[in-house]
Amino acid sequence: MQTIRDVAELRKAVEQLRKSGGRVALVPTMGALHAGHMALVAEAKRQAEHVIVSIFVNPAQFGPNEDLGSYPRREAEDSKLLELEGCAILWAPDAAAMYPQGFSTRVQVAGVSEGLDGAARPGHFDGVATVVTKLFNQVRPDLAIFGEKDFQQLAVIRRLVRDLDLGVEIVPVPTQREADGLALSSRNAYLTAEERVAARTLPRALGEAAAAIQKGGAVAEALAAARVKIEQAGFGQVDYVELRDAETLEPVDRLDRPARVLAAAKIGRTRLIDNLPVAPL
Ligand code: PAJ
Repeated sequence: MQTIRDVAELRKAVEQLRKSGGRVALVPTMGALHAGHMALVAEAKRQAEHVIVSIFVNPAQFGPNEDLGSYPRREAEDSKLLELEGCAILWAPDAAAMYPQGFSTRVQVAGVSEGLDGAARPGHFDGVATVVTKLFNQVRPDLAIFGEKDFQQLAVIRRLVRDLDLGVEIVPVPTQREADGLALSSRNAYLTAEERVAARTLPRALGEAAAAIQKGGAVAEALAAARVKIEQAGFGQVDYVELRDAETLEPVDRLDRPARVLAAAKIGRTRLIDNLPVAPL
């Protein structure tokens, strides 16, 4: 596996890969890789001959009071894992390579990036859309793999690819979870032992809401009950618990199409997000 930090070198290396034929898959990440990320890499391997993983902790998607400074950085360990999986290239630019002096362009996807995390984290999805556009232009992959864990991000990227004719196939991978249901996340490392136990209430409450809605229960009641459960478990701030259209993320008050129940809540210093599918029977 080659580790590359310069765009011109990356272009040459990808060109070399392309000469041997087959598809090129990109797995964009911010590193501190866990089994959730590795499920994306495994899917990339199933679907493409050449797998490129990017690691870039993107300053543009962190708010001023967020965890950019403390975000875990473990490139040496990450690199070993990716090498074992047979990845061709680790694309790991630094901030100056990604955002050179004078950088002035921003990609903004309206609609789907508003509300939910877009409301709780102003500018976050502009940062994501901008860096993903750059990553796609740098690597020019045939396909790119994203996790359903970040469901709104996945919807934003699908819209972005359609709107700007980026010509990259977007492949989703279901959320990978701990045995008690907690979605794997680099941010789980911030949880104290007590918070970690309480955190499992988030997926449980969503699961119960999804089941109630699926059975024909009133949407508002099911969401309100989930919110109470999450608060009672010790989450301090619940940003949202909502049912949304699975594609457009528009609010859904009656289950008449594929939907998603999504939540974000803070426990101690740590903000967790999760979501589950709900479809009409
Ligand atoms: P990061 O949080 O590192 O996540 C990288 C990819 O891994 C995303 O597609 C995310 O949805 C997926 N992922 C994380 N946890 C997962 C889990 N438990 N199960 C399945 N997939 C999971 O998301 C980002 O980085 C950034 O916003 C990025 C797209 C790289 C742009 O900077």
